[in-house]
Formats: sequence, C-alpha cells, structure tokens
Amino acid sequence: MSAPSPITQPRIVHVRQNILKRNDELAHQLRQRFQAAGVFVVSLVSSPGSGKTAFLEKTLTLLKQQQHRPAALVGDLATDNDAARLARSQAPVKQITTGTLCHLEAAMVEKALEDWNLNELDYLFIENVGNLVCPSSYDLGENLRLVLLSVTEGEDKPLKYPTIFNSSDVAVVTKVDLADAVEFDWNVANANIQAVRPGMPVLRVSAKTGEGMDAWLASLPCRAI
Ligand SMILES: Nc1nc2c(ncn2[C@@H]2O[C@H](COP(=O)(O)OP(=O)(O)OP(=O)(O)O)[C@@H](O)[C@H]2O)c(=O)[nH]1
Ligand SMILES: [Mg+2]
Repeated sequence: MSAPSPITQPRIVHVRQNILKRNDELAHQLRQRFQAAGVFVVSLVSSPGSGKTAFLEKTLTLLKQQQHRPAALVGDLATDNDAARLARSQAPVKQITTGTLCHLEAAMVEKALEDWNLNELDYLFIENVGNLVCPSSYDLGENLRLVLLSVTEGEDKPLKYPTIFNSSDVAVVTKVDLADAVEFDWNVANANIQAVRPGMPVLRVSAKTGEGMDAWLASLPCRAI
C-alpha cells in the first residue's frame, strides 16, 4: 500500500478533530445530565474477552441485592448476547450494536438513554466494545473509567497499549482465580501499570469466585437509596 499523500493527510486529521470535538461537547452535556440526576457513571474498557460482562453482571447483581438502582449499557459490533447476560441481574440493560465501529461514542450513549429516566438510577455502567485502542479517545461523560486486564492476557499489555491505561482511572486485574495456572506475575503487571500511569489504583477480582468484589463495591461512592 502506498503512503498517504501529504496533500490529503491534513484534511483527514481535520475531520477527525471535528468528530472528537463534537463527541467531547456531547459528553460534557451528558456529564451535566448525570450529575443533575445524581447518577454515578462508570465505563469499562478492555480487550475482547477480558471479563467485562462477567464482572459487570456480578456488580449489578450485588448492587441490586444492596437495594441500589444500577443500570447498564453494553456495546458490541453485533449480537445482544452481553445484554442478555447482564439482564439476568434484573437491572435495566440495553445493548448498543455499533456495526463496524470499534468503540462507543457519546451520541450512542445519549440515544440509548432516550427512554430511560435517569432520576430512577443510582449507577449507570457502560461496557465499551472490546478493544484496547479505539475507545481511549472517546469521552462518554462517565465519572470513572475502568480498564480491565485479565491474568491470561500477559503482564505486558499496559506497556503495549499505554493510551488506554492513561485515559482510565482505575485498573482492574480480572480472572485472578486463574493466576496460578497461567503463572501470572502480579509484581510485573503492577510495575507495568505504574510505569505508564504512576499512582494508578489497581483492583484484583474474580467474577467467578467473587474475590475482590467487596473491595470494588466499597470503592464506589455511596448513593442514597
Ligand atoms: N475463570 C474465570 N473466567 C472468567 C472470569 N471472568 C470472565 N471469565 C470468562 O472469560 C470469558 C470472557 O468473559 P466476558 O465477560 O464475556 O468478557 P468480555 O470482556 O465482556 O468480552 P467482550 O464483551 O467480548 O469483549 C468467558 O468465558 C467468561 O466466563 C473470571 O473471573 N474467572
Ligand atoms: Mg462483554
């Protein structure tokens, strides 16, 4: 493939900047709406299969048991498989299918929320499309962005994909029940996370055994019932 023409390159960059600017404006409006309604919004990013849906299903179920009012949006290119799994928690859930797009955008979140009353929610979770690159540039109006890293992926992912770690607030190491089987080295993983994002809080969880879920829920801001 030939290199991009120096003449067309600036225009592509310009169009991309406009898209990002529009997304940021919309995300800002969403954030104001969430704040006005008293909803705490958490988004989840990771590579495909890191355990976002399993972690979220467990989170929704536990929050429901504690009489909170969580809800979730989940993005995938195709299928509503994840929405069906999350709906087992009895929380309101909506699938966003992106077609060919490898990330969610603020406009998709806004559209998905059209027929929901935000005043009836305490927490809104947004599971992004499984991808360690595209979602990093798109603000969704969330208060907290979690980046998940499963023990089976290898400890080097923070070094290879620094942008997604830099644009997230908390790292969540998932599937810790499998750590011994894959000889996961916690010290190396944590050092890599801290190398790209010094001071980043790191949680360790297993959606399968429930390990670490209490600490995770305790770290969420309390919302009145
Ligand atoms: N052993 C173990 N397996 C897990 C855990 N969490 C998720 N899994 C398994 O890992 C696989 C992928 O989990 P998902 O929750 O679908 O991952 P995801 O990040 O939502 O995947 P995408 O939405 O496709 O990006 C499934 O087979 C899960 O059962 C865990 O804590 N322990
Ligand atoms: Mg999923």
